[in-house]
Amino acid sequence: MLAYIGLGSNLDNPKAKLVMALNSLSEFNDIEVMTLSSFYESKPLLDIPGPNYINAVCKIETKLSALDLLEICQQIEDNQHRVRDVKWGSRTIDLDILLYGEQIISNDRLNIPHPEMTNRAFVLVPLFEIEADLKVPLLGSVKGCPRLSIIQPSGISSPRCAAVFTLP
Ligand code: ROI
Repeated sequence: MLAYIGLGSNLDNPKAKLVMALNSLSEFNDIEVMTLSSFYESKPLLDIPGPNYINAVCKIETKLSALDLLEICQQIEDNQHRVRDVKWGSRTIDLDILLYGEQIISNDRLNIPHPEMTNRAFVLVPLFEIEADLKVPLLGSVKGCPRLSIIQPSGISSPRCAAVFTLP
């Protein structure tokens, strides 16, 4: 199954946190990291006080079920000492399953597609970078999302992962 994972961090060297999480993902036999977006810097959503975030999106191939993949993402978060107390609070590392094939999953542990993904530039821009023609079940095409207009029409032409791009 092809799946897309959003990564974000805004504490203690966020770039290193993303790299550690990506390395952890690729160490699992059942996960192959296929493509990684550039790293993007943005202010916390809703102007909540705190350091800027670094975000990226990766595309993986996996034989794991969505729930097993969630377990692994949470294990990686826990290993990097993410504290799950304050909702919307700063976080050392956050791994969100954005898409799991074309499946629609809605239960008390998982909502896929991630319901907010098409509203968030820090998800849309890296996703568009690695998969410009992606269609998101229920939510439409990535290309058509109004939040993406911040980078259109010229698109992103810089090489992947060579730089951190700042999002408005
Ligand atoms: N804001 C930004 N810019 N990036 C994130 O990854 C992020 N993650 C979150 C909240 C607190 C919603 N804000 C964010 O969980």
